[in-house]
This record gives sequence, C-alpha cells and structure tokens, in this order.
Amino acid sequence: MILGHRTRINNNMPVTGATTRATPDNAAGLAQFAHDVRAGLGQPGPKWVPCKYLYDAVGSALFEAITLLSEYGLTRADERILSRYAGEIANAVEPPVVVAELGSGSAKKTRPILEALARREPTTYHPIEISPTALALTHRELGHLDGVNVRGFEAEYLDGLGRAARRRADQRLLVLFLGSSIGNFNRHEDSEFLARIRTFLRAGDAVLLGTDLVKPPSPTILAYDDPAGVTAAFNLNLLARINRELGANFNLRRFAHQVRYDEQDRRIEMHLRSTVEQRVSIERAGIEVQFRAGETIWTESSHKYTLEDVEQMATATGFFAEQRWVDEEWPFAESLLVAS
Ligand code: AVJ
Repeated sequence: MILGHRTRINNNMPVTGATTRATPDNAAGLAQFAHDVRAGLGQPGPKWVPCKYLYDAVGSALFEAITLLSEYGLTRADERILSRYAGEIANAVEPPVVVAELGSGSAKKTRPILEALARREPTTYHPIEISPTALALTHRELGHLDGVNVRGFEAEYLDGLGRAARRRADQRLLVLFLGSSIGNFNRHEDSEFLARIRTFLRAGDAVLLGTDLVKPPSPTILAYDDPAGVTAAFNLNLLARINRELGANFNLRRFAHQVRYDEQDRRIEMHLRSTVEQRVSIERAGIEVQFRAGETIWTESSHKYTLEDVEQMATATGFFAEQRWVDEEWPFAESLLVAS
C-alpha cells in the first residue's frame, strides 16, 4: 500500500466538530455529502469516502444484519461482556448517572447496563446517532424501559456529547463507546478523539470503551468478507447512496467489495474495486470520475487493538484504566476508563 495514503485518509467522524448533520435529509447535510465526495473522489490521488456515509437507512439496516453473522464475532463478544458484567460496570460509576452512547445503533446490547443502573435509581440515557433510522431503532428498543428516560440526539459524536454533558452538578456522565467503533479512527486520531471526549468530562466520569483485539488474520478478514455477501452489500450501498442522493451513475455491478488486512498496522481496510476502466459522473458533486481497472475507493478502516494499546491511549488522554473485561471466545475487550 502507498504510504502517502495514510495521511490523506480521514474516514471517520470529524474530530474538529463540524456542526452539520451528516444525514442529507436537509440541504446542509446534502451539501456536506457532495463536498466530501468531491474531496475524496474528485482529486488526483487515492480515492476515498468517509465511512460515516455508509450509514443511511439501507446501510444501517445492512449493518444490523452484519451484527447477526456468525463470522462477525465482535457483536456477540460485546453482548456477552455487557450482559455478564452489567452489574459490575454499573457499580463502578457513582450515582446519579447520565449515560451518553456514541453511535447507539439498535442499542440491543446497551439494555443490561441501563437496567442495572435503573435498578439503583432513575437514569437518563442520551443515544447519539447520525442516522435517524438507527436512532429510531434505539428508541424502539429502549424507549420503554422502567426507570430509564431516553432522550436521543441526531448529531455527530462530539456535538451530541456536548449536549449530553450539560447535566446537573451532582450527576456523573458515563459515555458508552461500544462495538469497537473507535477502530474507525486512524492511529493517533483515536487518542485525539478520546482526548476530545475527556474535555467534556469531570474527574470521576467514565468511558466504557469497546475494542476488538488483535487476532489471527483469517477470522479477522472473514468478519469483513462474509460468504453470504452481507458486508459486500453494506459496502456497495455507498455507491447506491451516491447515486440516489447525488445523482451519480455508478454501475454497482462494475465494482467489487475488497477487504485487506494490514498486519503491521493491525488494520482492516474495506475498499470498492473498479473491475473495469470506467468513467462515472456525480452530478450534484459536479464531477466526472475516471477509474482505472483495479483502482479502489477506500471506504472504511477498522483498527484492531492490543490491551497495551488501550491502556496507553487511556493514560495518555487523562483517564485511568480502572477495570476491563475480555471475552474468552472472540478476543474483544470492554475497558472502563475513569476520568482522572
Ligand atoms: C461499526 C465500525 C465497529 O469496523 O467492525 C462492520 C463497521 N464494517 N463490517 C467495524 C463494519 C464492516 C464496524 N464498526
């Protein structure tokens, strides 16, 4: 892979808080989408699109399907830890607690934590989602739990967290960042993001951080290249979304899902590979894009962690790694980082 690629890539939520929503159901969101697509596809050099655009209504539904695949062991590992240790996790944060979840999705795995907290006392829960579809799923799943007051924000991570952080002086904030979503950030940007989270917290507040751990290449790759092709559909839907929302003419049959594992950087990369030489026009981005046969669009990175990585990242950003739980079946860790 090309070295220069790494510095250009930034396929994650903006760390420098843009306030526009990413969901182009408004004019500002659509303009931002067009801008980002132009920046990633309309210039010389490696092509890429920020991974947050994978999650429109179709993409969110396909991601939900991915979480059910046996090859995608992350979700089960995450769920096992959260259901087994919900009590311990809840007890590690002093009441009263306000919970904010970054990228709640269907929020199925969050339920045991909220139930454990609500057994102690009424708890406010702020799911933060850029996808209105996913946010609706969260409300459906958790909107009727006894003792849990759900107030979601359709927002980018840090904008939503800023709103959730406006709580009473006596309330502790517990930030849930589950499912190894932090792995979408590039190395260093993950710690920068944690440091940004820390600016919203007071000592004693906490982050519960899910990280997929380094494991052998074959299960790692299979998790992103399932034989049924669900992940391929999830990836290709990005082009369908560009067609729908930006008036492009991508022929999805001329692109293929490609997964690479960079063992040195412990990173899965998802690409869309142009199987032929072709030209595509993206009307509302005002560009024509030329593809060589075999050229790819980099659509997502998923970094894998060691326990040392997590610990270092935590201490470097103003946290104390107080407790952690590791799944036995699928190497995955849930770490409780307490703001020091
Ligand atoms: C939601 C970012 C954690 O990287 O594993 C799953 C997204 N992409 N299959 C991941 C994803 C392809 C997922 N995260």
